[in-house]
Amino acid sequence: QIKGFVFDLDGVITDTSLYHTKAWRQLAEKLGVTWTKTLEDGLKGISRMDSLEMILKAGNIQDKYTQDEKVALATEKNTNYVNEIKKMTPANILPGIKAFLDDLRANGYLIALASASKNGPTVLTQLKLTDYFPKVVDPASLSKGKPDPEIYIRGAELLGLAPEACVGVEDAAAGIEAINAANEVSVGVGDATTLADADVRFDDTAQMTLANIKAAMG
Ligand code: B16
Ligand code: MG
Repeated sequence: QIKGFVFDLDGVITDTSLYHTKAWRQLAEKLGVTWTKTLEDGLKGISRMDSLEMILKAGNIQDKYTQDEKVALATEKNTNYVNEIKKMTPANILPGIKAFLDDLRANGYLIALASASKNGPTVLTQLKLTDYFPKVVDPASLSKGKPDPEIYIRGAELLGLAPEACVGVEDAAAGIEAINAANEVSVGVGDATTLADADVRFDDTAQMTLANIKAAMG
């Protein structure tokens, strides 16, 4: 029996990917790395340093920088990103998400956040959703990022639940992989091909209601 929901942030609660993309693209082009859609999609759900490595590899310049220089590059991107998210308001919550969270809360489900983003709490504050997420996994405490199941296992732990009693909600392939490996029920929101491994999938957040999830789970 499902007792809790563990949520990804970017692409599920709100669309910070636009801002991540803008900031990474700016850095990539400055470093002479050609920006492609494949690169852009590959960065979703991946940690900050892993994202930087992916960009440097795409330009075959991964050996050009020392570790300190890489940290400085990632910090530069983050400064630009934080400037963007400070402009976010509750209007940036994706369609249906507020109602979905209210429905979960009214029905006694426990809720946690499992975002790879160290800026997750800042984004929740901007969206005025902090109260809905009493439990937030600290991504800095993890040894491995998505697709490793660690972040989703930790989410269930924070709720005091077995993974089998949790639903994980994701928009990225790496995230669905993480949820499945954690033995939680995976709910994907987005493209059918990308999210082929999700137990339940919706085209967009507006369709992701508690009733629809229950119906799909049978
Ligand atoms: P930060 P999620 C992820 O958030 C993003 O999808 C990914 O693009 C980003 O690099 C990662 O957070 C780290 O974010 O640099 O803010 O710590 O999808 O796991 O909510
Ligand atoms: Mg995401």
